[in-house]
Amino acid sequence: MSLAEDLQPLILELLAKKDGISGGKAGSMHLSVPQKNLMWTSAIVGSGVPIAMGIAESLKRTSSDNVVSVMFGDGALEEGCVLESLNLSAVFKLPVVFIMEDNGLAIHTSKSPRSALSEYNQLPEAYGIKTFSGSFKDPISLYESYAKAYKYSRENKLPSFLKVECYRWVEHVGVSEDWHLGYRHKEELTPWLEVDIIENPDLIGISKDFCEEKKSFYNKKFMKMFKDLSSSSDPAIDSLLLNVR
Ligand SMILES: Cc1ncc(C[n+]2csc(CCOP(=O)(O)OP(=O)(O)O)c2C)c(N)n1
Ligand SMILES: [Mg+2]
Repeated sequence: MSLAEDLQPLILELLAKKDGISGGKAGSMHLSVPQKNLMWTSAIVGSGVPIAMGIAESLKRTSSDNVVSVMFGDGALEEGCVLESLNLSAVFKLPVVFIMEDNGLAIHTSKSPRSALSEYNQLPEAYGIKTFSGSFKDPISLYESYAKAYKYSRENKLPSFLKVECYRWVEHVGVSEDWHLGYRHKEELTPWLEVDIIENPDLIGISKDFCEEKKSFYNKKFMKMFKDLSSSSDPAIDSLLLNVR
């Protein structure tokens, strides 16, 4: 949303409407803003990674200075296509930053029953890919780590890998808490609450009042947009095969 100048086509897309950014065919699962170079999102775990390789190869062939950044979760590191992409990016020397959000979970499964890696950065390192680390606990240093990875990939025309430590506050899909499921413990959240900049904006020199004011302004604005746009037209039946490739 921060990439879009006009939020209306994005919201229409979330509502699967005719005038959505992808004609209502992408919905929330494949939201993209191609005009701003946000090319692809998908709920198929890891599937954006090989697509990012294709985009990076195209940048290389056109001698572009641009770099592809591709984001995925730690669960995606167990997908074959992600391992193949890591290998290929190093062999083909592709300008790509792999950004892995490591919350230690794939839905409800913690790391040890599903991964033999003791440290995720070992994997890209085995392919000779330069690695960086950051954490949502320190957003400014996370930004700096990303900037370093991006600069490295841009200057050297090589892949880099950024591991980002984070935590899932609520259930895997949805907005509710899920502590009752018992796959993790509520105490794990405490250190993340302490460093949360929405709860404690003074950590980055912003007042709580300013934050509350913005939150309320945008809440009202989005609720109104969703309400107003929900009655706009659905895609016509004869557009079934448009915006699907
Ligand atoms: C190819 C594929 N396999 C399985 C699933 C079901 N699935 C959805 S999310 C997920 C876990 C992915 O782990 P991660 O990317 O770390 O996401 P997190 O659970 O941390 O949000 C799985 C297995 C899927 N969407 N796609
Ligand atoms: Mg995860």
